[in-house]
Amino acid sequence: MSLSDKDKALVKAIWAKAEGKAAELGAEAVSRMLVAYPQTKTYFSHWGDLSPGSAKVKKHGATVMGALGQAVKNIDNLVGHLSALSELHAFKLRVDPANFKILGHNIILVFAMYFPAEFTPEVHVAVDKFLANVALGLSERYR
Ligand code: HNI
Repeated sequence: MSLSDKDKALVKAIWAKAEGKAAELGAEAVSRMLVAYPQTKTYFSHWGDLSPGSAKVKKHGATVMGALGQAVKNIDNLVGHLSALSELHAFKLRVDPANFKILGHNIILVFAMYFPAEFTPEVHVAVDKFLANVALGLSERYR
């Protein structure tokens, strides 16, 4: 499921639009992940308050979107670029990689919410492929 040049251009374009609101989008996506997929809460139990929009959730949303922004910049080499982050999630955080798809789903949902006009089917496909490749890159160091 590799990204075509057109997919890459569409991802870069929607990201350029989203960048100014990245922290807000990330907070919304992480908040929704924790509510709609409560199994994801286990990894964040040390935070205490996991309710939508709480301070740690907001901060983590910004962190994740910042990392995704860097991934967009490295869209031609996602596996190499995400190697260190993959190692962290595999061996230190011990996050089940199935959760990368769950967060990706929530990120797509939030893009559609915030950019209903721009989020055409073509953009949807491109962002979905991008997030699937990010999930793959993040899963790469698990073995
Ligand atoms: Ni994830 C920390 C990026 C998905 C659980 N995560 C990070 C950090 C980045 C990051 C960046 C900060 C690293 C550091 O401190 O050096 N995470 C990403 C990205 C995705 C992702 C780009 C997918 C798009 N992480 C997930 C998922 C889970 C997850 C799906 C679990 C459900 N991540 C964590 C946990 C931490 C974390 C737990 C540590 C948080 C803390 O502050 O203790």
